[in-house]
Formats: sequence, structure tokens, C-alpha cells
Amino acid sequence: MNLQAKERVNPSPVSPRDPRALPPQITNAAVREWIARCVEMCQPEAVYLCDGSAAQQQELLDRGTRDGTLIRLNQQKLPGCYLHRSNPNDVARSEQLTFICTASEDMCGPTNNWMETKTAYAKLRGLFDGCMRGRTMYIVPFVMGPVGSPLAKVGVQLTDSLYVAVSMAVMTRMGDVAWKQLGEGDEWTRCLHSLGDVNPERRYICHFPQDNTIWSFGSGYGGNALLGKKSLALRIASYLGWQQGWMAEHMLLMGAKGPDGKKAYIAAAFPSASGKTNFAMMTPPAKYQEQGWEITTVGDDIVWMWVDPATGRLRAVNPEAGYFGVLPGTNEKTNPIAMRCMDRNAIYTNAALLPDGDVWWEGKTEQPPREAIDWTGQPWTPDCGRKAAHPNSRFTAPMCNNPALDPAANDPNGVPISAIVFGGRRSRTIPLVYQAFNWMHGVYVGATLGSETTAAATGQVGVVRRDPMAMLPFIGYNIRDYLVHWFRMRKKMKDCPRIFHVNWFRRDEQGHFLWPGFGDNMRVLKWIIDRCQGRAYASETTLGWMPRAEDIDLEGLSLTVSQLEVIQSVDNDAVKNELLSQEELFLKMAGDLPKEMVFQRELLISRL
Ligand code: GTP
Ligand code: SPV
Ligand code: MN
Repeated sequence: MNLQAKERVNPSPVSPRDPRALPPQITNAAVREWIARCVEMCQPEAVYLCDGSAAQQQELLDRGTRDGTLIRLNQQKLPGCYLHRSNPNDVARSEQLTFICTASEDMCGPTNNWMETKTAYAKLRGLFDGCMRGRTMYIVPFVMGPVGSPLAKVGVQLTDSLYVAVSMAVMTRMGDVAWKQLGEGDEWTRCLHSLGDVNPERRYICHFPQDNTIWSFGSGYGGNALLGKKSLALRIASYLGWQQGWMAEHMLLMGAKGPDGKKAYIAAAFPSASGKTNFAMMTPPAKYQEQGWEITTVGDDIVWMWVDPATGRLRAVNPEAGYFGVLPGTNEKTNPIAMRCMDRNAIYTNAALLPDGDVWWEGKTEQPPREAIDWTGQPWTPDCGRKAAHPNSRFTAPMCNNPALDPAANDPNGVPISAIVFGGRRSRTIPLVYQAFNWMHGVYVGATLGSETTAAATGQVGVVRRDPMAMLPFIGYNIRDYLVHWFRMRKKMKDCPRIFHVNWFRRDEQGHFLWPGFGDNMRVLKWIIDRCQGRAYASETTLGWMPRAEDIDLEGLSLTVSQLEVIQSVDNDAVKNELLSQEELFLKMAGDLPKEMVFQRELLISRL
């Protein structure tokens, strides 16, 4: 059987009493046909249409509690909250098993794993064949993007994972709203997912950008399985954006209103597990709140951006409707807003379970609990030598829980962007903040972004790798074309956002963070906003425009101006080494390096 999107055959007839009969609510002929063929291939025992209602979500949560997929938490403390434990071999995104499947290898480029389209379909068909026998296939229709936005995209995910179905209800605008937006149209993403036998040997996350199709097999975890997120809203969307003249980026989106009542929106790209959720939900120091500063969240992981033809300005929406955030390190001090987001109607994944039905993770409280059940289901005590929660344990929470949700979070017209911020985890070399000289230089700064790897992806943690625009694992096409697209966007804009680079993670010789981070990042944000509004001083340096130490407000911190000078210091020899380590990416791209990149690199060398 051939399931390629473009082919059309009549769906197999199913009798009305057949539990696999397609519900009549699905009216779009192409969708019915595609589901019928997937049913024929996967052979589920039953199909279940998710309609997005609260009653149905509860029914699924109850079903998951009965079959052991979910553990109901203490409903007095955490109303509507559940815990899920994933397979221990399935706790993070699997970049090595993620593929871009195109006709030619050149479309995929040197930074992605490539599989030829037909070969990939054939290989995965072998895996999907009969994979849902004895299981229920959940039909999950969803919209990415505020309903009514010209960029909003419809997807339909078929999955045999109840955890995925209930998570998609939190993370996307799920249910009938999708059928309404789609009507009889043919622009929708076909997302097929099965847990299979959750075996890393038989795990593939395949994207077919030319067919608007995603097939994911063998993993139930986050970015591998919630296909609206990284697969649709970044990999497929980045490809569509390239074709259609807009951008899909791995960025948070926040509003910042100053004491003068002026509001600026800032988009920031930090690699996975490097501070997007925390920055997007920042609680400013008390002094700033008293002065009237207000920080609001539009999104914490993904933005879609386009140029408004009327004003020539960059605008953006958050395509998601929920947060899939990192637990370790999140607490009442570092991120009280996130704590409010997850205190009701949230799903916890791979956290530790406490005797009273509460959850815990490393860094939630200063004192660890006396006992717990760890994320693998084993008894745990503080001295047992193991972590209670997995380092990539997460919460899934609806964004309507956020007490600091930006009023425009659901606005189909999005918000105007004043600044784009790039940032990495860098123990050495890279200062706290600098501003790129202009858009073209800013694109170079983003393209050469380096960061220490984290637990969000399977593999070694803590090694510096190049992660262009924090998008290395998420660009759905050739990085050469992606970077050229960034450079060319400038031509569409009359007034372009200012571009900055930040590093909250510089350390001293003992390994301690030099900058307090979290809410105190407001002090850096204030300089960024002042720069955008033409109010702050900066001096020209090798890397870009930098504040003098006295330009960053330190009042209320135990940090001296000379300590800040250390955090801001730029050592030209270290920058030379940085240039050398950029070769890692440049060599991969070889003759395909955009000429603007070569030019910016030469300018930097001449400044050195
Ligand atoms: P993804 O969801 O994987 O895309 O991650 P993210 O970029 O949203 O990262 P998140 O904000 O969840 O932060 C990840 C980890 O970094 C958490 O353990 C945070 O506590 C920690 N972190 C965030 N901001 C800061 C900061 O300013 N300073 C320090 N030292 N740590 C931070
Ligand atoms: C990331 O890894 O960047 C995440 C988590 O935001 S996941 O959804 O698993 O991709
Ligand atoms: Mn992310």
C-alpha cells in the first residue's frame, strides 16, 4: 500500500458498527481517505476522535490512570495534575534518529540526517505495518497558531499513545476548531505516530517537507512525539517559511512594558534547556516592579515571524497553546510564574513522586524530601546516589494558566518585534551582553552561536557545539538556504529589530556562575530595550556594541562594577580560538557558505 500524500485511492469501506469506522464529524474527504489508509496499514483495534472538550480530556485522563500510563497526583495540592513515566530509553529528543526526507540530498543539507523520500516511506511502512494491533488509534486534529491568523496551520496527528493525545490537547488548539479552520481545504500536515515497541533500534522521526507529512515511530517523548511542536512548527514550518517568505524560529516571545507605558516585544533564541522558558516568564527584581516594569509571556519555545507589508516591521505569533518546560532548577525563587503554570491541569513527565502524591525534582526545594519514588519507579532517598527526577524531566501546562500571559498571546495579528536576542550556555569567553552592529552582523552572530549541550537531547552533555540560531536540530532544509533566507529578510523590512547576544552562564575558575541570572536578567533586558529606544550608551568593541560596566544597573546585587567588568571582558586570544572553533560549522558547509558569512567573518578578523 502506498501512503504518499499525493496519491488518491478510495478509502476502504468500513461498516458502521466497526470500532474502526471513521467518525462522521470528519468531513474533509482528503483527511478521511488518509486516515482510512493509515488505519488499514496500522490495524488499530479502535479509533478515538479527540474533540478538544474538557469532558473528553477528563475521560482520557481517567482511562490513562486506569491503564497505568498516568498517575493521578494529590488533587488537593495539584488539581487536575498527573504524572507520566516514560520508558528509560526514551527521555529526550533523538537527533541521530531524526531525518529530513527529500528527493535530493542537497535539499536536506549537511547539518541534517537525510533519507531519500521513497526509501524512507518504504522503511517506515515496514515498521507501521500492523503496529497498532490491539491498540486504540487517537485521531488528534489541531491548529498551530492563533485561530484566524494568516499563518495558522492545521495538522492531524494519528497516534497510539494516550499520553501524546492528552499532551497535544494542552500544547495545541486541539479538536473541532481544526476541522472548522480546515473546511474542505487541502492545506494540512499529515502526522502519523506510533510508540511501536519503544526500541531505539527501531526509532525514526521522519519529515517529508515536500509532502507536508511527518512519520514518527518508536518514541513517546516530547519533541519526538508531540508532532505539532518541533516537527511541524519548526521543521516543516521553517521549510514553508523559506518557500513563502516568513520564518519559523526556536525562540521565546515576551512583552516588556516600561514605567513610561511603552511596550516592546523581544524574541530570543537560546538552545534547548538554556533559558527560554525562564526568560519568557521572568519576574523582575522588586525595584523594577515598583518602577512599573511589567514582563508578559507570549511564548516560550517557538515563534513564527513575518514582515507586515503595511508597516515594514517584523511581527510574530507563538504557534503553541501550552508549555513543555524543564523541571530541574525550576522553583519559587527562580521561576514563580512557571510554578503557577503547573499547579493545576498539568502533566508531569519523569518527575519524582512523593508519599503524599506531590511531585519533586532536583532544585525544586533547597532541602530534598526524605523519601520519594524516583522517575523510574524505584524507591529513592537523598543519599542513594541517583537523581530523583530525570535531568530532562518536564511539565506540560496550558498557557492560560500563566498569570503573566500577554494580552496579545492569542492575537491572530501577532506583536511587533523590537529586538532579537541570541544566547548560549558558555562557561568561558563570551560576555554577558553585546549588540550586533546591524542586521547582517546580527545574522552572523546568530549563525555562529555556540552552546554547551544539555540533557534535552540524547548524547554527551556540556560540550560546546555550534547551534546556528539555536535551530541546528530544527532546520527542515539546507542550512545554506536557511542562512541566505535570514540575510534576505532584511530587504523586506523598513525598520528592522536590533540584534543582541547574551550569556547568562559564564563561570569562574571554581565553576560558579558569575551572573545571578533569572529575574536579574531584567537588568540586561533594560539595557537592550534602552538601546532599541535610543536611550543607552554603548562602546564599540571587537564583538559589537557593549555597555560599559556602569551602564548595567547593579543596585541591590552583591556584585561590584569590577566583577561585572570580568563578566563583560573580551579576550582577543579567546575570540581567535572561538573563530577557529566556528570552522567546525564552516567546513561542513564548505563551498556553500553564504558570501555574507565570509564577509562578516573577515570584518571580525580585521577588528581583531
Ligand atoms: P527547552 O524547553 O528545552 O527549549 O528549554 P528552555 O530554553 O526553555 O530552557 P529553560 O528556561 O527551561 O531553562 C533550562 C535550565 O536552565 C533550567 O534548569 C533553568 O533553571 C536554567 N536557567 C534558566 N535561566 C537561567 C539563568 O539565567 N541562569 C542560570 N544559571 N540558569 C538558568
Ligand atoms: C527542546 O528540546 O528544545 C524542547 C523540548 O523544547 S522538546 O519538545 O522535546 O523538543
Ligand atoms: Mn525548545
